[in-house]
Amino acid sequence: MELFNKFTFLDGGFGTMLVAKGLKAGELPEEYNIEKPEIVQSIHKAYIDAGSDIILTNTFGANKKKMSRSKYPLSELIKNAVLNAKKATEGTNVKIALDLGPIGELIEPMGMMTFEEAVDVFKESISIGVENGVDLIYFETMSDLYELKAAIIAAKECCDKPIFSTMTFEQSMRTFMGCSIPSMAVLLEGMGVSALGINCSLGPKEMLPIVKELINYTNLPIIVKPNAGLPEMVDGKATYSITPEEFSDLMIEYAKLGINIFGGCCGTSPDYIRKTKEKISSLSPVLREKKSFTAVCSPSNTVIIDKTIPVGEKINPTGKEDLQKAIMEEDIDSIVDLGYDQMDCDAKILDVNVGLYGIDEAYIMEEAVKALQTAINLPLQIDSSDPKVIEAGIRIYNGKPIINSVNGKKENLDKILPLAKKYGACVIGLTMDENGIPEKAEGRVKIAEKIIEECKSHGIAKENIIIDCLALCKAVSSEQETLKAVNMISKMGYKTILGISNVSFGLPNRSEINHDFLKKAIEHGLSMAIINPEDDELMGIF
Ligand code: THG
Repeated sequence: MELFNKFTFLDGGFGTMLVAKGLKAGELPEEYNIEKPEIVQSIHKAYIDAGSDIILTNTFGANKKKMSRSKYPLSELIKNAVLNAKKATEGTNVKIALDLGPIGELIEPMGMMTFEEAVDVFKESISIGVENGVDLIYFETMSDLYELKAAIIAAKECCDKPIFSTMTFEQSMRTFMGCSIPSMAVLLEGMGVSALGINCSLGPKEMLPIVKELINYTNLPIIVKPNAGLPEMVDGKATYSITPEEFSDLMIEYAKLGINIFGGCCGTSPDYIRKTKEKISSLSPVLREKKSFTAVCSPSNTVIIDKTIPVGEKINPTGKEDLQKAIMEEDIDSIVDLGYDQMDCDAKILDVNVGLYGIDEAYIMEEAVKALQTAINLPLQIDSSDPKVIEAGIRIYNGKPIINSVNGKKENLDKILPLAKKYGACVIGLTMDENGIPEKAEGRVKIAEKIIEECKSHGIAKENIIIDCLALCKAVSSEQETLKAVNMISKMGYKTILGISNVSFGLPNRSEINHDFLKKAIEHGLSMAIINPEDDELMGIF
């Protein structure tokens, strides 16, 4: 489905139309798919007549949690929804999107549902939709980025259909659950959705500043699906007051900014879509300026790697008896305390390594990530030599993480790179392989090139690759070669990272050695430095 450089029109407020046709408060709209198919089909047809290129199935609440009070099984509700959409689109090129809204229950720790339960709830609905022949998967009105991540994982595990996702924002520029625009954009683009955007809550006028912000953080086609203005209470009912004329005039502004997928939400009848299409179709699509940046995020905090960024190294049991003991005892609070300490010292990202002989590392990693993300909004860097532990960490992580790390060995690349692609993570490539670490910069760059090539063949974007030229103990290896390699990689346009403290392992005056090395590494173009943020003087260098 080509979405770039052309206008695509979605439908309008389906619920609004159902209410107009007699849906009562407390009735399940999804039951109309079975009980009143002619009404569902007539609404679809009205939007198709108005010019919709893609229609959304009447399945907003079609998940096993919300439909548990229905007299029909979920499979029948979804199957009939798709059938109605198919009947309406017969003889046209209009595509059918499986529409899914929030599950209606919160994920831990805000609610009782586990992340994996959320994945399974979405999987069940999506697989029914796909079996019945939908063309794409459409998640909408989301306010929890974690739930949306679960939904996208579910879609990717059920099918390879295009995924569209829109979240609903308040005028504060946040979702109700606190997700920011950059975080939505960075996570969704990382995970490989085909189009993303904003729907509901606001009218086209109030949504404009939010969409202007979104443009700064994504190269993907953007969807705008506003309500017909802000709701006004009339006789105890929410009504929407902007006319199709006003709505469509405001939508022109979006087209001029390079937005190219349009629809409506609450209160937008087919006339809103018709008028919008009439006015926008006479314009030429505007190509947005292509942006290139490396970013990771939690739901409320996006870190863009555009100057040297300090990554806190302290959640790592190597050589630290206290932390080893805490990990053995599954004392997750101590791990979180190390996170707080580093956040207070202004670390921007936290490395998380819980590797210790004789423990269930994947389990501890999962628990550590869950506890850290609840307490601290710094993006996480999941550090392990075991691909299973990496997957456990990046899957459960509520955001876009960094994988630490992959190396130049073929079997390691084959295991880690599919994970980076699936979960949309950044990945650190260590410049070492079967033959160890090359002494010379050129040898390390050669391994970096191999890793980059492999990343490309897995469809991993250049921006998501970070090369580690390997800082080694000064006593045994020349720091010049490491610095030279950093410089060569950064001139190739790739991000670089080093574990700064490695250079002083086992030496006296560690702090001084680290300071000196960090300064030189920054001069050579270093993008990220794994450091001890409790060293004030070191932090002063950034
Ligand atoms: N590259 C990448 N990842 C890495 C490294 C790297 N991860 C691990 C390591 N190297 C970076 N992290 C550390 C963490 C701790 C120390 C050094 C590097 C360290 N710790 C002190 C010790 O062992 O003596 C303990 C200090 C303390 O008590 O806080 O030196 O190169 N990609």
